[in-house]
Amino acid sequence: MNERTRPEPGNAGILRVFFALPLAPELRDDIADLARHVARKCFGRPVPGDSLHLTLAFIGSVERSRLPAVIAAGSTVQGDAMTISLDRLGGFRRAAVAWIAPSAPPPVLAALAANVTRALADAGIDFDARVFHPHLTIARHCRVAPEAGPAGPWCWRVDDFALFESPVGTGGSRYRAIASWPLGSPGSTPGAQA
Ligand code: 2AM
Repeated sequence: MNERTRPEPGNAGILRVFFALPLAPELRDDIADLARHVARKCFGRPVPGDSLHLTLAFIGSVERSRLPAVIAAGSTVQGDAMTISLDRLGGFRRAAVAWIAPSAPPPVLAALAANVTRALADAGIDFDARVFHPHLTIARHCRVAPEAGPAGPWCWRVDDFALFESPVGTGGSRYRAIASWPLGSPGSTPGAQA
């Protein structure tokens, strides 16, 4: 798949990175509003609109010198574009976060996450091998558990996935895409652009 690489910031030797789906710009204002509302109710901190994402695979700390290998692994990943219906609010009590998630994730989403982790394993890159629970964290440091229940729904068209960096000094809640790749149309030739 074609890769779009962005210039790197700073020159710290260690980066904290993960693969994720960036929330579509047209949904950012709505979900950022929801994040502020939920964060207020939970006495937490909202995730800013431009940092909202759904994590596919969390890698964590890597040496900057390993970044080309991580990007190369991302370039081998095949996946289909999809539509995700964000329709459920909830939280992870221990992590003190609130999230919005699809109650019925499309099967291609789990397939994409599996393709990412397979590419990382093939490249010898460590990642967090926890079971995949697709969600977008909308508030952190929640002192009160968020009320679980239906929300939206918001229909999210996903056309690409990205490698994100969590820059040092942002309190771990502002993210920057380092590289991104388009997802294909279902049934298209592997590697072809949608
Ligand atoms: P979260 O949204 O549930 O907090 C960057 O930290 C992103 O990677 C976050 O979306 C976070 O999930 C996710 N993530 C997955 N596993 C993680 C881990 N072991 N440590 C930190 N973040 C993790």
